[in-house]
Amino acid sequence: MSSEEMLYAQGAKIWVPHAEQVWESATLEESYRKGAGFLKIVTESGSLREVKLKADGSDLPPLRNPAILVGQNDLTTLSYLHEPGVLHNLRVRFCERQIIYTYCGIILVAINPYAEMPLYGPSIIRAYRGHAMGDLEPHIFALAEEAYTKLERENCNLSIIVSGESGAGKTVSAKYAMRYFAAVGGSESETQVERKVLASSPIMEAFGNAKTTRNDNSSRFGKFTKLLFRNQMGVMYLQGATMHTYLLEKSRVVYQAQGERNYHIFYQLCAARAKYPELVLDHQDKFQFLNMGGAPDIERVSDADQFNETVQAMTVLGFSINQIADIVKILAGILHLGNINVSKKYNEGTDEEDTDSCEIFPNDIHLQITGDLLRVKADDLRRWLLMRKIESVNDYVLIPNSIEAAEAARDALAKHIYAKLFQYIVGVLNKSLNNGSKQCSFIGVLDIYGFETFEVNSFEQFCINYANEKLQQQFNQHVFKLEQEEYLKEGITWTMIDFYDNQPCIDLIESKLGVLDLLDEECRMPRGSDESWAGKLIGKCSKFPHFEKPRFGTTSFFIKHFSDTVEYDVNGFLEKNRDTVSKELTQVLCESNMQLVKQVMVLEEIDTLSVDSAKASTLGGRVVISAGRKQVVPSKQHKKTVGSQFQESLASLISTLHATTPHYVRCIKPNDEKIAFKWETAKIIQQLRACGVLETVRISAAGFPSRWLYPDFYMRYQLLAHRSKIDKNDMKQSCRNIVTKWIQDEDKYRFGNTQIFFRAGQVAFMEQVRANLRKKYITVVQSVVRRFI
Ligand code: AOV
Ligand code: MG
Repeated sequence: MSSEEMLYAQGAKIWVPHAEQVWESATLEESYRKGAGFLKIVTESGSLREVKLKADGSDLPPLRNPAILVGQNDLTTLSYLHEPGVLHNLRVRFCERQIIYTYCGIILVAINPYAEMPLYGPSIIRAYRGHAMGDLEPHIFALAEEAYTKLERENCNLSIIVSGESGAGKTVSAKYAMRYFAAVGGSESETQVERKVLASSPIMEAFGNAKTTRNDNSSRFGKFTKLLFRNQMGVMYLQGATMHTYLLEKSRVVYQAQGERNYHIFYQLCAARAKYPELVLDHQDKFQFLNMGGAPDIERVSDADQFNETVQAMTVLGFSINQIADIVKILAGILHLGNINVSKKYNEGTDEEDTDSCEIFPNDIHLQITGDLLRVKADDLRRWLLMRKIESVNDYVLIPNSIEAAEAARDALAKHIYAKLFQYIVGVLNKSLNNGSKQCSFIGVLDIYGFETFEVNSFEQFCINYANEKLQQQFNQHVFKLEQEEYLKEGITWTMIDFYDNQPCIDLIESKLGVLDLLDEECRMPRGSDESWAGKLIGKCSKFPHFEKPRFGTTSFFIKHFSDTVEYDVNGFLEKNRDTVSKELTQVLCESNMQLVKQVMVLEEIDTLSVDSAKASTLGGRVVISAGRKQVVPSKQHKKTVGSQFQESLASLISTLHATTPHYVRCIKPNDEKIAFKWETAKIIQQLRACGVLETVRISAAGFPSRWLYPDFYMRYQLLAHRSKIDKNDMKQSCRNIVTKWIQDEDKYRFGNTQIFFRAGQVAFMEQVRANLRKKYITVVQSVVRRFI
């Protein structure tokens, strides 16, 4: 009997494809016979069917895992490492047992419950302290504990990399990990540090998170927080932290898609406007920059309460009352700036519209308030909104702005101020968190924006998805490397050939004449446009397998990302990549009479790069104080494009991560409606495929996922060989004898130095042989016994 015939016997449980549930359980009505070309099955829903098969049986459907394995807390311990097996295991845990965490080898899979879980209190932190990962139920605290003990033991740098699509729970997971470190690494004398680390979250969320159609509290920036630890007689104490941020989505400040909001802080401020009469604020719906998405409120969230929390947290981080008062002035200034009314202009004495220019009335109330709040000259602001300066070598001309140009200049300025303010706040946080820490070991927690695809995807989604692509590669390489190392250690020769590498997609984005390069080139052209760029993309990039041109027109293109194919609308790419803001307008702000405005405006364009260096801790806090200077000129010339800056900062992030021991959390979003414990199979499968869980399973399955130490294998299977082939004093040889007797195909196993490695399914096969032999043995014994009574 072939091994297939033994496993696919009558009554065996298998998985068959299903239109909605993706997979359905079924039972074999008859035993499979090699060459039969079909299988008779009864599905779970009771229908009797015949499944057609190839004559050689190479497409036999996947077998179900033995019942005792279902609900396992580590997916890689399943005997059959295939998609339906993994999915079923997760579903049983999540839906039937309401367990959100499961391991998959070195990954922690976290499924968003969309419900408050009693899992994160101080007593649970204490329970996980000092326990190895396998001891207790899987948990984000267990992963954090593992990292923390490794830090104590080996003094090396570690990282916790959280990923998953938008709304999957990355930010929540990252916060709990930080809470754990703050709790276990806290010392009596420095309680302030932990409080600060925890308080940095609400501040960053107020300024950098917003409601999107995917997530009510979506991070619109990436964040890598390094928690710095000091070794004091073998115990690691949290000493400080540094935070590095990545590309804030600026466009949101002036534009929100339907159903979305601007950054939380604006709504919080409007809700608390009674406290600040000097800001002349109004209901949020009255502000152009806040009401575009038509979604002013977030369910179960009070912006007024949140505002108090933000201010409270800012106080913990050392912001003074005056500083906060100045910050809210800048925020209100941005809102009023957005309400400045740019109107049509008519040729003098006629009612004929002059479309090449426009008008802002000098007494425009919002213009006046903006001037007052930001302490700049309203006239100057008005002038440089209405016209622009074009410089040539030793001359310049003034050109009036059309309505569109004036509004674009206004919006660019608003985005610029906000981005600078964000950078300033990160700088203050860093100074306060850093706490004078010297070079210490660190645990880095990475929480970036998740992979996203909307109705319309623009430059922002492109950057976000590109970042996720890079992280996925880092992950693949790491898993691959670990696996290889294990084989090497055991002295096994084997090359892993078949693993998914997303380098080709990254090449499409990063290589010469790839997407970013062509974009930069187009940005340098005086007459460059989104459309002509798209034309060049289609011409030059079609050779990349991950690029797809649109079915018609030249206003979009497709990229086949590792998790999904996304259509990008080219509209706005050039402008967003150039990120230009009128020099004259920024100059007006640099001449403000408010110290903070000046200070914010002259912040250097940092993007980090040196995060790894010893200076890192002060980075972002490099505030150039302008006082005393005669004239402050913003350093805007010859700046890098947003895309190339982002590329560099990602490269630096990846090399930082490669220099740490990484731990991975994969967050899964179970449904799009945010309903508690609702499981949508198709959606979950797509994510498991995309985020590398199934890939990890596949890497395991492609290699030798089952491993047995010689003595363990000997104990369990010794009865499978003739007594003469078994020798307790030479277990290795005995094991060899057992394996070679039953498994003919030599590629199905390897004998390592301390372990035997098996391909997937082989252990299930050995179990079956063992069970059959025992059955036979028992029947023989029974018949002998019966004969005697
Ligand atoms: P994200 O960070 O992954 O999305 P969040 O961490 O903001 O997603 O999670 C979205 C929402 O899911 C949270 O606001 C909670 O309501 C809920 N949630 C997530 N994890 C848990 C948990 N462990 N327990 C209870 N509720 C949870 V984005 O930032 O959009 O990619 O850019
Ligand atoms: Mg987030």
